[in-house]
Amino acid sequence: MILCTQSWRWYGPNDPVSLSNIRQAGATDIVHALHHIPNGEVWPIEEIRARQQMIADAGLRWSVVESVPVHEHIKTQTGDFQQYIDNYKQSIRNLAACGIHCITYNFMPVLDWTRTDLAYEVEDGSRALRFERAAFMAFDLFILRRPAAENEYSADEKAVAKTRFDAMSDEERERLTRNMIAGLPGSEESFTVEQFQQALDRYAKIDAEQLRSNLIYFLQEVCPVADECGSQMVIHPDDPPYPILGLPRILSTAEDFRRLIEAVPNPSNGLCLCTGSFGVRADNDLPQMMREFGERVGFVHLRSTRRDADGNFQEDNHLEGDVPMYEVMRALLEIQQKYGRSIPMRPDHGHQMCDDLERKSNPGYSCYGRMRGLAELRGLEMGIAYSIYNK
Ligand code: DNO
Repeated sequence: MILCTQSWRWYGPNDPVSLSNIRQAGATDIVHALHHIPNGEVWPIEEIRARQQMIADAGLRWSVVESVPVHEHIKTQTGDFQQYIDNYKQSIRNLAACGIHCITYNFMPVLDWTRTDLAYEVEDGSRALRFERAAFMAFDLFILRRPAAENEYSADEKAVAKTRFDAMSDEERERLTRNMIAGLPGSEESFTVEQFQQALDRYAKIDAEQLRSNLIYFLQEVCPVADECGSQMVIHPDDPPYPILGLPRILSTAEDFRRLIEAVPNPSNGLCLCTGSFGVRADNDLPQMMREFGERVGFVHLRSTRRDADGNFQEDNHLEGDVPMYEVMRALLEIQQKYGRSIPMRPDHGHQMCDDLERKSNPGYSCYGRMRGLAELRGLEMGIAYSIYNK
């Protein structure tokens, strides 16, 4: 019987959640990145080794990279993009030389994941990450004042956004702006409002098909190297999984990933199946995606969201909300038996709760919420596994 590799994201020596905390939470493997290396530069072997040693000294193993970021010039195919691609190849080789073979990345333009509220109080007193559509539109129309936004929303939506904006204090407006553009944990970019508009402008002539073709080009370049190294590139889906701020999106649905593997069939072209991101769309059938892409699923983020009819969503407890976690876990167990390999999963995000409410932590990445998530998920996994496979 093959079970998941239980992993945990660690942001490095300054992460308020220490390696020792992580070990006590029960994870065995670490998901990590060299955040101090500027986006686009090669990750040197010595730096990788030093981190690896630090993690090993704590009794853990660094097995997944999240992420080696893809430089904006690669996404837009401008400037020194070819050099950045060459650097990326070298980072893949260097990581492989250290025995690290799973590399997460995303191809979201400008922004990584996006939320309007990082401390939304839920009924039990814990705090969750939330995407509120009215606040998002208020930011777009009245704070950023993006020129094209006027034509992209209906009259009703504009009215909702205006009411929301008028009701916000200056402090709330500032906080919303920060949440939107200052970079959430793990994002490698952060902007002022002016810089942000300039970054959006770089996509003025890039539609989804152009962005997709830039992604395909990138993969055609790096996948042969990853194949040779026995490594896998796992793409993280768009979060949220639809176009925002006039930016194109190309990895929001099963069909998007299908198109990607048709274009680049190399075995190293893999998927980071993030149930929280894909799960915001009701038309993404998560257990089905797990089965269909099984061979290519190299890494799994387990998280649930709860959406409503107004286009808002918030992060829910791992076993609640819209993600059918039992079915997802069952499918994950099935593919592991079928392909004969353990897949790393991590409890993705978690509510800020208990003592963490008084502590400074990375939004979504505090200790107790993820510990609760991991505990629930590993229990769910063991329950399913023993009732099905342990004959
Ligand atoms: C958020 C994360 C993302 C993810 C990147 C992968 O919590 O899931 O920041 O790490 O998109 O490249």
